[in-house]
Amino acid sequence: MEETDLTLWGMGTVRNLRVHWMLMEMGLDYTFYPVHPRSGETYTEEFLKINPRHKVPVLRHRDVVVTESAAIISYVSEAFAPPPGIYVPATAQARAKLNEWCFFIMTEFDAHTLYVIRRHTTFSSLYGESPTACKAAKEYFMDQLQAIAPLIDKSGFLVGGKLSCADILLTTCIDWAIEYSFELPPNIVAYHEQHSNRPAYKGAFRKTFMDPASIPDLMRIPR
Ligand SMILES: N[C@@H](CCC(=O)N[C@@H](CS)C(=O)NCC(=O)O)C(=O)O
Repeated sequence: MEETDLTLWGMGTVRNLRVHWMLMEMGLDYTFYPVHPRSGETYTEEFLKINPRHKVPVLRHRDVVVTESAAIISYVSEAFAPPPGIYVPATAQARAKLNEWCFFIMTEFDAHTLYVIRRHTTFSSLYGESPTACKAAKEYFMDQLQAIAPLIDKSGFLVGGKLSCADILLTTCIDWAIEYSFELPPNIVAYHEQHSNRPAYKGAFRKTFMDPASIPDLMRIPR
């Protein structure tokens, strides 16, 4: 493992999984504070100094604090030397194509559709039930997924012929869709299987979804 000065706050959801996954793909050691969203820990005075928007994941690298899962994994892929299996674009044109995928996945899948469903099902006690919004969100998610399914080539990578931030974002959105029991196109199922079988994904999954009750108190941020 490379010697680093990296600290990650966040567990319990696929947005946090993304960051553990990228750090593990990159072979980077990091200090982990297992802060669970909606546990109250994102509202402690200590945590609000790190992210006033009370959200995880948050990554600190030396004096840089980065929030937003997509921004964090992009930063990690560029701040350290990538291993041969990780794609990092070298030109503005190549960066544009990677960004195109990342922004598409984060807006159309993560924010506009999957999270809308989360708000009005899992968190309906906070945001209210809305079957109409959920139905429309699911239909739009499936429409956009069908549109991109033919663009995934046989290599199983979205861009650059290797694993990139875009693959981490799409795979974790598919995790979410599987949780909702969506029926997925066969090549999307194969794509998800390919990536979720990577050792780094599996290691990240264990770390992200471990039982919070098993975390020693000293690992938690002071209240
Ligand atoms: N767009 C952000 C979303 C971050 C986010 O909403 N995180 C949730 C967990 S997935 C959270 O920390 N919720 C705690 C809260 O709302 O207080 C990202 O991708 O990182």
